[in-house]
Order: sequence, then C-alpha cells, then structure tokens
Amino acid sequence: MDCKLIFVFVFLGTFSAILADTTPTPFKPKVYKGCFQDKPERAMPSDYTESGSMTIDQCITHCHGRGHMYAGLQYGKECFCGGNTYSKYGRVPDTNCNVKCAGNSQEICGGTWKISVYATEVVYEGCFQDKPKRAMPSDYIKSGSMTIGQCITHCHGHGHMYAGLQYGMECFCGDNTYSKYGRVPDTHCNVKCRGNLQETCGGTWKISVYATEGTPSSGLKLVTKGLKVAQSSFGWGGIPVRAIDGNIAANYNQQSCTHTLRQPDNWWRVDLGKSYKVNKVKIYNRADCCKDRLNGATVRVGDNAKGMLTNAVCGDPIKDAGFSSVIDRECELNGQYVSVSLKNEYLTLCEVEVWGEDL
Ligand SMILES: [Ca+2]
Repeated sequence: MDCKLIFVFVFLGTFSAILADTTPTPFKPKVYKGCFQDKPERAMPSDYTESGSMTIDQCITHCHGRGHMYAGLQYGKECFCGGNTYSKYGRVPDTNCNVKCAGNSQEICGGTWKISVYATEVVYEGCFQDKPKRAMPSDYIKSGSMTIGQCITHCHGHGHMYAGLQYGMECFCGDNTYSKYGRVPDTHCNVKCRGNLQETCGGTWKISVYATEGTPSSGLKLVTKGLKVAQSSFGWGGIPVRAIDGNIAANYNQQSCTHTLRQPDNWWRVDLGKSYKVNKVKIYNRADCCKDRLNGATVRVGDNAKGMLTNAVCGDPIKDAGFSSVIDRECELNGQYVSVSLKNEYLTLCEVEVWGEDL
C-alpha cells in the first residue's frame, strides 16, 4: 500500500471517529429579543424547566423541542417557554437582566423577575447576490464579532423584515428588496461569521438572508409538489408542472421552468386541492434570458377554477423583475386556485411557492 493510500485511510478513520463521538446539535443561532418583566402570573406560561447547569442554548433547545416560539431565561437557572405573550409586562433595560447562567458564567440568564428572551427558530431565505447599489439598503452595521443572531436582533430592533449577512462581518437590513439581484446557490455564501465560526455569514458580494421574525407571519409553506397544474399553452418543453417540482434552478436548459406561447392572455394555475387562506406567493424568475418578460404578471387567488383572469389579485403586478429574482406577493385571500397571468408575453416561471393557513 503506498503512503498516500495509508494517509487516506488514517484520515477517514479519524473523520468517522469524530463523527461518532460528536452528538450533532441542530443549528440554532441565538436571536435575542430583549429583557422583559415577569410576574407571578407568568409571561411565558407554556412550559418550564430548571437546571443547575442552565445555558441559553439548553433553554432554546428545550423550548424549540416542545414547539414554542420563544425561550425565556430567569434567575440563572430557570427556563420558561411561550408564544407572543413574553412582552405582556413590558420590556426593561437589558441591564436588568444581570444574573449569570448557572451553566455558563459568560452568559446572562435573566434576573430577579426578569426574563432574557430568545426566539427558538430562524427562517433562512437563501443566499443572494449583492451589488454596490445594495439589495438591502435600509441599515448597516459591521463587527469583528458578528453572528447571525446579532444581525437578526439588530435588524429586528430597527423595524426591518430581513437581516442579511455578508463577508463574515457585515450586517445589512432591508425589506422586500433583498432578492433584486437574484438568488444564488447556498454554497456561494461561504464565509464564516467572525463571531462564531460554526455559522456562515454570506460571501463576497453574497448575502445570507434571514427573516427577522422567529416564525413567518405568512403561515406555512404549502406542499404543492404533485398537485394539479394547468397552463394556457406550452412551448419549448415548458410544461406547467415544472413550477412546482421543488427545483429553483433558473437556467432554462435545467428543465425547471415553465414556458407558454405568446398569446393575448397567458396563464399558469395550481389547484391546491381545497381552499386555504393564502398569505404569500413566491415566484422564481429565470436566470439565463429575458428577465423583463415577467413584468406585468399578476398573481390571483380564488375559488373559481376558471378565474385565472378574474379571481382576486394578490399584491401588485410584478415590476422590476431581474435575472433570478425571487418575487414575493403578499395578500390575505381565500382560495383553492393560485394563478399567474400575463398579457401578450411569454410566461416563464421557474418555481412558484405558496404560503397559507387552513381555513
Ligand atoms: Ca422548478
């Protein structure tokens, strides 16, 4: 056996030993919401545990595992779980949360009747292209100890819907414009966060984007794969099922995008199987050509199966579509059918995702 081969075997052996010895911990950035007052009738009444070795991670893991949106630490060793009620007695200055965690003296776990509150989940939107005219222009901070949680906390505190990390130490805040230069594969966001080498904070002109709320306000993403779809016409192999194949690949030759002919009225439709309260529709534009074609396309939601041009409109017609744009249209409409229509232009959709709630 030659030396190189021995090296490979030793390396693989070491690697599998590391895997075997390490309990994988789920990725949970700490997203701090603030220090809040508590009272005997608890602000976070859903679940409780305590431990002489309490840490922030331990409490987040506990509450997340029980399906709660927020974890609250108090008096060093107590962990409370709950939903939106954590702020019912008001936020107090962070300095009021001043008791070290029983299990980690570097961390703060609340105070006397004071709770340090953390979100238990983050919603990752994807890795997106940036340019000198920024995709997330609303606010910016830079830090040599940047983490995902720090950026989310900052942007949320300044009233922005999304937090974007770039180049390991930069944090941008913004609202719906983050995808204006298109989504790129997650592997392009490959720079470790300066403040936590376990986390990834964007790349060179690439932004890792997170929603600043722990859970999406727009309900859950509905499973559309396998549902019935239809289209006004098709050409170039662009069959309607491609918009719900779960593949966001955006180059036309990757066979993930639909394509109609160019007629006066062109449309695509998915049948959700039953009526939902639809909150958001997300559309992925193509990357290889013809980015402007999608401008003017209208999203509709309703119960009329033939309402591709008449069901209620969800958000504004699309404008400013770019290569690989990911376009959100938010609304609050009930319906079984979600459609996209476009006049006098080829309609191509690389993916359509629908968020909603049961009625
Ligand atoms: Ca697709």
